[in-house]
Amino acid sequence: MTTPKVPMVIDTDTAQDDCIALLVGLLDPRADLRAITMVAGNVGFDQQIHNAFLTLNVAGRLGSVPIHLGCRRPLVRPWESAENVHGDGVGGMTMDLTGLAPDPEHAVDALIRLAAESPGELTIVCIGPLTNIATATVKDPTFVDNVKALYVMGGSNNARGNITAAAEFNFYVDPEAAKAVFAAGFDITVIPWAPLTLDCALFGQTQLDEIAALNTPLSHFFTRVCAATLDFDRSVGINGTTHPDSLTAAVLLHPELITRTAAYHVDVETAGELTRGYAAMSWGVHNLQPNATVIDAVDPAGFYGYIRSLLANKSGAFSRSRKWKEQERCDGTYSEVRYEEDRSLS
Ligand SMILES: [Ca+2]
Repeated sequence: MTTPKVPMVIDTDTAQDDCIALLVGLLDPRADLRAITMVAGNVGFDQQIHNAFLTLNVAGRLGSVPIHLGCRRPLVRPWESAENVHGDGVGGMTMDLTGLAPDPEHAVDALIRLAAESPGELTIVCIGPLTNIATATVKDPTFVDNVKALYVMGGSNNARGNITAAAEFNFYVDPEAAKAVFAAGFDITVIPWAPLTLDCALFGQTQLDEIAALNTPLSHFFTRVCAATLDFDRSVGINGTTHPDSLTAAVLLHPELITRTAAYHVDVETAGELTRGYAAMSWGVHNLQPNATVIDAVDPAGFYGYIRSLLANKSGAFSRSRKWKEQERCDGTYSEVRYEEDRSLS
């Protein structure tokens, strides 16, 4: 008996682990990835578009999944980036985008249409600020009911933030959107930054060495994409690379990775002086009605093994890809490494 595929869209601010989450959606046989929707977040919007095309290319899926461009800034606040963490989000790799274009349909309209085409079937993997999702709920009152579920990477569960002491980046950047989404009535599963990501989705040096040793185009891509963030993480005392976005996509497709969840009431701070974007996750003792399932623990070895096996896979990678290149810094100068199309891998 074949397992049914999971209809899904990934709503992303494509940089670093967003790229790995896209690989999950593009390469896992369980995924039926119907679109990629772009939202303002990690790095410059046009850079995020480039990074998404680059990831499609590495997966050998250029042209098979549309990229829809969404909201270019948060609902009411100026955009703030995480470029200090991610750099350009892909470790300096570049690709010629000549002849490639995003789908002309706006991401918000695409989300509304895709949900309406399959009422109750589509899950949206939300791994950036929630601006597109909030806007879709305002534009189409039937959107909430048409969507099966949201898997939201955001907030921390009574634990540290990452952009401030109190807040995780996605909720911090557009707290009004996050607050609106949790009040809208969706079936929401939350993948928090802390403690979950730090406890269960952190790859240390031994694991990073194992991935590099796979020596596949995908493992090479992973190593390069994660390098900038690894440097930042180490500078703030996190000894490895963090993978909240790919974890979000992985647990949707493989719920057996989840080892503990609980029902919470989740709300997001929009007015605090020091706590902008703080996720107030109430665990059932404050007379608040639960509005989300929060994942408290996953199987760390199972998740790592899943990502490693995904990156070990040679089938698909570069089967229909165009040339891409990366620049290596050597003694202060740049030399270019060019990857040619290699049909032997397909
Ligand atoms: Ca993200």
